[in-house]
Amino acid sequence: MSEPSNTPPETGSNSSTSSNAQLPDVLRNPEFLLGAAEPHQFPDDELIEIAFAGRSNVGKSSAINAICNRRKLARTSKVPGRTQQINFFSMGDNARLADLPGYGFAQVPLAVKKKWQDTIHKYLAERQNLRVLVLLMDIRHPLTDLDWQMVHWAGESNLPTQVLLTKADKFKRGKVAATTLSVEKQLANVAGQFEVEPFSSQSYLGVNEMRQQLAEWVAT
Ligand SMILES: Nc1nc2c(ncn2[C@@H]2O[C@H](COP(=O)(O)OP(=O)(O)O)[C@@H](O)[C@H]2O)c(=O)[nH]1
Ligand SMILES: [Mg+2]
Repeated sequence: MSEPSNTPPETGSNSSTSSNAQLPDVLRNPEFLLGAAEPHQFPDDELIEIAFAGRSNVGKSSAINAICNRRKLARTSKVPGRTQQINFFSMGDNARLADLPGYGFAQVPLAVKKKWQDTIHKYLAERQNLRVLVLLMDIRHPLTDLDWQMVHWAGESNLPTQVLLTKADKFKRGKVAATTLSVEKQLANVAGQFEVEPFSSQSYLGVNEMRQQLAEWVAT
């Protein structure tokens, strides 16, 4: 049986359920721009940015790769805690994706953890061109202490936040719905704008929805 051949060579075998027809223009040619450990290394703040954040090992790199339909745009690793800087990627000519360092990795010295937290907080609080935060949490244990910290920082900065409950393929449908509802309820009491959706870069649940969201967020 032959497959339609309008998919690019980078398409992984597990992405067959994700139709390229639904890949918006802004996600067609993402490119790594730079990694910044300090605010003075950030690119200019003329272009809209969408930031992705979450605990180390939550599935952030996998999510970025699935959404952009690329296998190795963001590095995925079974060894958590490798990304220690903010990585910037281009999204079309008018927007960027900012991949924030994963937090909460146990085997990192306290001083280093504090430095990452400080970098993340500064970025969220001060970045003028930041439009939306995509906050990833593992559906099996959402809203850890550090996730709450992110939620409160986002609220304080009036930053619209899309929560993605990752690895939703680990739960049956009923439990996915119940957990999503529970997280929604807990965030309803927090000042700020929060949307919650289940997500899986394995089953592609929520992937096309996120692509359309990203295209809408960066549309000027
Ligand atoms: N079951 C399942 N595993 C996932 C999913 N996304 C990522 N993983 C796994 O979780 C681990 C960490 O993923 P990675 O994307 O590197 O996480 P990051 O540290 O947040 O960037 C890897 O072993 C991935 O294969 C998912 O949607 N479902
Ligand atoms: Mg990663």
